[in-house]
Amino acid sequence: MSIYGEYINTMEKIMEDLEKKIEDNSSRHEALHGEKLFEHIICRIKSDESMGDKLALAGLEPTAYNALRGMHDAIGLRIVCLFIDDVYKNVDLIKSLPGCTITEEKDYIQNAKPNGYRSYHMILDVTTDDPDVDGNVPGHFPVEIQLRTIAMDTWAALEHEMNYKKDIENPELIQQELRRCANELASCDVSMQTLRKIIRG
Ligand code: 0O2
Repeated sequence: MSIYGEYINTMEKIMEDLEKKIEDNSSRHEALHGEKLFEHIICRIKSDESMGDKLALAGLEPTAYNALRGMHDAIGLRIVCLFIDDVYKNVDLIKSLPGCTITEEKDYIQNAKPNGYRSYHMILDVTTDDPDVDGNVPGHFPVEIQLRTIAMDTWAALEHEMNYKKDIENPELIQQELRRCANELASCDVSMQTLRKIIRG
């Protein structure tokens, strides 16, 4: 039995609905402007193991209630874009989606984490016809959306991998190099953005 119990089907439905709405937004934008709004989307329900570990770290029991009220990333979407501007266009479109209220936003693109991490994070409160863990109908479920460029995504994947490795030699040097790469990639993202504007006149 999943940690999310009877709510797993609703969670999958919410995730698929949101993905479709975001893809539809991009298709409309493409029809009007001739370009995609993102490169790809990755959707996932956080695995039982990963959610169980996260709850244990927070001192919470592995229950559906704690997973959906104590945490807000059981349902997650990651939107990977070509250019920084596209990240913010997607953010604006997500804010206008019906049935979704933004409860939290963190702009780690404007304010990068000290380790160099860059991404735009949003927590949505999604309303659904199904009941939620509080027994409310319509129900409310949290969804985390991360938006970033391909360069930011590549960096985050490498940094994430490093955090799982226990036997790295000289981790301080690697962290320092990762910070340097993050700054160089950020600078390239801005240059590419500027070049796109110039090319388009
Ligand atoms: P996973 O395995 O990727 O899901 P939260 O962690 O959500 O309870 P917090 O700290 O307010 O609370 O969240 P924040 O800062 O918005 O970060 C949430 C998620 O963003 C993380 O989820 C990561 O996916 C990603 N993230 C944040 N900081 C970093 C970072 O420095 N490096 C990398 N690679 N990813 C980061 P999880 O659950 O930690 O991990």
